[in-house]
Amino acid sequence: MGLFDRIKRAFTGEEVTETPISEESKIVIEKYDKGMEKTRKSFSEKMNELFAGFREVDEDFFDDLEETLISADVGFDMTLALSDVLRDEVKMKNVRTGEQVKNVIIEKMVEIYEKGESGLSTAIKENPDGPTVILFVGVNGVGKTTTIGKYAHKLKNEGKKVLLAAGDTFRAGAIEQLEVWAERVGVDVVTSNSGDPAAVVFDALKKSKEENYDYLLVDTAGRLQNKVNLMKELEKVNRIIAREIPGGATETLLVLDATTGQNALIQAKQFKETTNVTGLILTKLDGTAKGGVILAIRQEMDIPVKFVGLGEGMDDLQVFDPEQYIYGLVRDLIEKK
Ligand SMILES: Nc1nc2c(ncn2[C@@H]2O[C@H](COP(=O)(O)OP(=O)(O)O)[C@@H](O)[C@H]2O)c(=O)[nH]1
Ligand SMILES: [Mg+2]
Repeated sequence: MGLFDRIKRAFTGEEVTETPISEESKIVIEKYDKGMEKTRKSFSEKMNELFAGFREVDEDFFDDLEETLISADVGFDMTLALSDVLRDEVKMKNVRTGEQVKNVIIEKMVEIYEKGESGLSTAIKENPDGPTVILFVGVNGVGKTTTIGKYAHKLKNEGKKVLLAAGDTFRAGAIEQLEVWAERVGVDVVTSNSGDPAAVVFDALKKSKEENYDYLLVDTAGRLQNKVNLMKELEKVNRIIAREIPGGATETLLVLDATTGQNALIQAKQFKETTNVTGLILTKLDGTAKGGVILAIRQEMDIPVKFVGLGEGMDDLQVFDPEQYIYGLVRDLIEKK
């Protein structure tokens, strides 16, 4: 049984018959459970506080609810959407008690995710005719280099031949950091002392084609203080790729730091204006109570979250799983302790 079903069953009080879970799924469940801990705790506390003072479903309640959701980084649009459906539901189903209201909120969160899921795939596109080229973009410090290291590890475990390109030639130590990751996970890396990201990418593309690499993961610089230059640089890198790979990079993944909450959403919107972002990666979910921002992103952007970072270790990059995420967020509210 899926987690969404489990959430729904929790409302009806029906017994949950456990289907056996594979060892692999168990590890994923545990990673999400741990990685979502801070967000879950904060979200539960806020919701419990709201419902502790619950008297009836009136305008004051909706005001408080909206405030609570916004403070939980769920985002303005998502908050209004939830509040709207809740108003309808309250009328239609004659919802009265705090417990019922809480359940409707969770049900609606699940629904919003379920609805769009088919359109927003977490799968990484592959280039059937040569190396799959993935460009990692995002501002300084969000976790691009670390994510590339983790993803290279994941791909290598799947038996893929992986090459890294050290395209961040601006930040001191960035090349060495990628080299350390390459060594750690046992993949190859192309670097250059020329200080020109385009040259590194050119060399890496050539190597990846000549030596039949399956994946080329390209690290890039992310200086926010100079947005125009940053975007120009990315454009240049993209043009180089497009010369070798028809259509350019197979995927352009924007890395966002979940600990920055609503700033992550703002960055996503900014990058989308100038770059053809095909997917998002939310890092550092484990280090923040602001994980609700994924709901905000879901509501306001039509770009899928493809991976989440749930820790600093090699195995801490996970394919984004909406069910695990929502369950990780609301578990304490539906499970009786
Ligand atoms: N806790 C945690 N830390 C992370 C995660 N991803 C990256 N980091 C840390 O964030 C810091 C910046 O990462 P880095 O890859 O250098 O960012 P870049 O400037 O975008 O390349 C490093 O200390 C990473 O270990 C994550 O998912 N969880
Ligand atoms: Mg970096």
